[in-house]
Amino acid sequence: MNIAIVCYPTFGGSGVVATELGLALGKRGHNIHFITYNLPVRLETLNDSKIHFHEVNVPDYPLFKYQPYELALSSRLVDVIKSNKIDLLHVHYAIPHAYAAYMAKKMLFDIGIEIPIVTTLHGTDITLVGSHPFYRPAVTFSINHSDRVTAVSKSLKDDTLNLFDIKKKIDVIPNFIDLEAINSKEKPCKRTLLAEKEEKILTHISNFRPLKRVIDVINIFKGINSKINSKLMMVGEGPEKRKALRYVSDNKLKDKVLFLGNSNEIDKILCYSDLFLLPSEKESFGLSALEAMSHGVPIISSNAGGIPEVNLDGKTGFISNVGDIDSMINNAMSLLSNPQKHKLFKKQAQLQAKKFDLESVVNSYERIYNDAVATINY
Ligand code: GMT
Repeated sequence: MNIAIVCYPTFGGSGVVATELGLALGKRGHNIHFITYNLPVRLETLNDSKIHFHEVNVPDYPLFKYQPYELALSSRLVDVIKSNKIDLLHVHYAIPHAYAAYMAKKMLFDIGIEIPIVTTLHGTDITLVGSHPFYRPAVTFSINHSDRVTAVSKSLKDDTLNLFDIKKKIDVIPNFIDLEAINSKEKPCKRTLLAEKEEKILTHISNFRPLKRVIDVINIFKGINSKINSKLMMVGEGPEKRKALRYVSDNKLKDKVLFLGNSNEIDKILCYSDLFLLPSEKESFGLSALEAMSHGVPIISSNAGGIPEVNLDGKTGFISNVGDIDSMINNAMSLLSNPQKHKLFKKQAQLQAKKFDLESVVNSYERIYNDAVATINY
């Protein structure tokens, strides 16, 4: 099949999922055309003949206070779909991708081309931005006019049905992890590069947006470090980073907390982590937690959104109410102070991650694609 994929090319989870899915589909023989404003971060190189990249350019024009990205994207979609005989368009993140896809579909219909649209909902496109009254009518319309709709967790599906007037069936297809790639990459971990021998290593990875509650991350770490010598790895970039840096400095933790920025070496960081911290206020799935679990890192998390579908309380880690820092510290300590229990949780985390292996998830997407194409051709 010739498949066009629209996503955000940044370090966000939706872009990562879209890129990894495209690469996996390419390995299965499909021709994949990414259409975004930058080369997606996990694509790195384009030396695979099945993978193509089409840039969306939005020329600056001084009359516009806001440059019309949807317009540029829908025009580019028409172009790419027409000239590459695309069979199906898969858009990740509803805003504005599903909206631009619908416009492209209508323009193409006018010239006799029918293209099915699959929309995957990722989280904040529904729970935060999309449900705002300024956007809700357009998001509702674009979801209802997609040929197939998927959500990355049951929690996100429920949120979508509660927040919008949805007439379409929503299939849950969870996020996934390429275990084969992880296992083949794994090198002996050099903990000593980042921490002293006796120090425990805690890790947080996110885009440092307010809903990730990075100050909670630091407070959880502070509580743990007061009882057991530890280090905290803060991976990512985002609006709350400056606040986090100040908080670390005010709490005299500068030599204990490392800010590593955005990284393409998540595997290396996770392989020596003892615990992963994810105290988010909202989280439709928690792809970073799944990545950590695939490396055998237990999760100390909040109970937000779809996290409990990934992190099993008392098995692969622990779950507390959002903001309950004391409970998160106690849960972390119960693992770090008991090597046998920690080892068991590490094993269980890895086992749970296997349920989200790429192969079966890609099969689910292929089934959805085949259905969508069949509906159009019917
Ligand atoms: O987590 C973010 O803020 C980024 C965002 C995105 O769209 O890139 O992540 C959302 O999609 C990820 C992939 O499906 C999920 O794993 C995240 O849980 C979800 N984030 C939120 O719901 C806050």
